[in-house]
Amino acid sequence: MTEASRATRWTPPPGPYNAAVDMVDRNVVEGRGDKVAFIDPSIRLTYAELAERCNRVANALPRLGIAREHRVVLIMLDTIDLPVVFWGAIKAGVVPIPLNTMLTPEQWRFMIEDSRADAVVVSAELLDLVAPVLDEIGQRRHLHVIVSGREGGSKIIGLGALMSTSPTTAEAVETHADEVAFWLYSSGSTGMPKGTRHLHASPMHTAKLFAQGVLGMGPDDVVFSAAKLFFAYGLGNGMSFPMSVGATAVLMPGRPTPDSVMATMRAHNPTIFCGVPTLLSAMLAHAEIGKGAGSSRLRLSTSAGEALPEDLGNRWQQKVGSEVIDGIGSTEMLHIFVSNRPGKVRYGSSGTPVPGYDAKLLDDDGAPVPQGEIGELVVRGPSAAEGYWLQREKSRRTFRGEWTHTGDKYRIGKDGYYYYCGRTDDMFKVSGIWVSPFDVESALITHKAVLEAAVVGKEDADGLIKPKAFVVLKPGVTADDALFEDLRAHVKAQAGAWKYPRWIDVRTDLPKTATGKIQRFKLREE
Ligand code: 3UK
Repeated sequence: MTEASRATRWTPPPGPYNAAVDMVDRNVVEGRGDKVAFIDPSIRLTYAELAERCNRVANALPRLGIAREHRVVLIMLDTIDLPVVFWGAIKAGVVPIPLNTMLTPEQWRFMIEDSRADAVVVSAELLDLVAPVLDEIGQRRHLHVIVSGREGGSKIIGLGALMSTSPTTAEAVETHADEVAFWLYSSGSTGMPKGTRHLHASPMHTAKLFAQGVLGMGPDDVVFSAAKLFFAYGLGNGMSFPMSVGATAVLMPGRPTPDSVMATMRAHNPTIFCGVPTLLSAMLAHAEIGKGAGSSRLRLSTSAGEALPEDLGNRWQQKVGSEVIDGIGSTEMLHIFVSNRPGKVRYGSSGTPVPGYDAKLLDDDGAPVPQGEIGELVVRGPSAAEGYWLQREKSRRTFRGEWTHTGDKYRIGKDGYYYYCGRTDDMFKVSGIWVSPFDVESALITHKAVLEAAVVGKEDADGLIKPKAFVVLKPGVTADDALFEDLRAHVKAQAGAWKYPRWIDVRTDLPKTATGKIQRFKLREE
């Protein structure tokens, strides 16, 4: 099939449209009820079973008093309970918000409060970490706490018990294609994360345009996304994409290390594997990497979240024996809008606009840049979010009419391919997850030895960006390895495990503007 014939631009129906009906129930109606929808380490769930479980959740939430359009936060590992709760909520018109499971309790608190969630569904493994925040919020207002993977307790509802007392059939709430279905939080360079509101039609748009149109995903595919479902990238790859065609998704709740990922590849032989560059690089360094990266039928891999260096792409294809498709997506656009194409991959480039999306490069005044020059990537397409929750200024700056401003700098080569050239702000990605230099600096200066700190992204030997810190120490403090280790541990605990500085450079002062703002660009140029 040619790409043009596959690129199914899709128009949602004018009347009621509920994404859960399209993604879950349609598979049963079309005769795929006995097909396996999800495989996790403890269970295989068919589409018919998935539909039943989603119905139980759709019945249970209103029973708890959670009304249409109200929010439910999910702090969940990748097990079958995540799609069950996510689509069950959507079927009831309730708005699920999957959160990054690697955040700090303070960051979770902000998002639970900001979204005014009525309930939090949390995996048993994470409950101890989240519990203090949930207790504290629960003392001030009503908050249901639902636990997945273990029985409930005095103040905690067990998901299993909640579902077992709910009927297996449910009428979908008659939502609209343009109604908010779910949120995802997106972090920024300054200020708190932004609740990004996505519509019922958006998952199917991304599935048709990217998964079916570009990757050629079909019912016989088995998809394994090492990128977790709480990322927009993983949410598409490992959930809505396979569901859109009645394919099978493999879920891995644990941390994606080369060992755990390759063991999962060997166990389930996915045809499509989705990762981020840092993981692909770590897998290539593994002694056992070879054809299919452990899968006997791998046909494609995808990479996103941060730029895939050219050399890494080439080495992956050589070792693994099939292509890795680099494409750029964002939480704001829900999934990938500029991508390479199978059979026409150009490593070192993000590819070309996905049919159904338009892209352009603008200068600081909003005018198109001449061919070959660098400009901000601005994109238009049907899956753009409606806006940020309670952040009007930022919404207006990012979502301008039909066009979404990405904050990414790009250049279009003579070949017509798009080349990533960094950010318009100081943000960077580590393992595909945002790092705001400001967050790491704020963590560093709360350490007793640190007077001032500046953080920039620096390329490592593989061409991947990692945090580098410049610190000014307090008088009398000696800079030694013990101190550096302590600073790294401090950042991990205060800001997030992936944010710790891989390099620490001690200085007597930092470059600043007249108004005292740190000039990170000067440090980046060193
Ligand atoms: C950067 C890339 C170069 C870029 C995402 C696929 O990453 C995703 O969403 P986020 O909101 O971050 C968006 C930003 O990440 N980026 C992503 N992919 C690439 N830079 N090459 C790439 N291939 O700065 C972008 O603005 O976390 C990725 C699908 C859905 C997503 N949400």
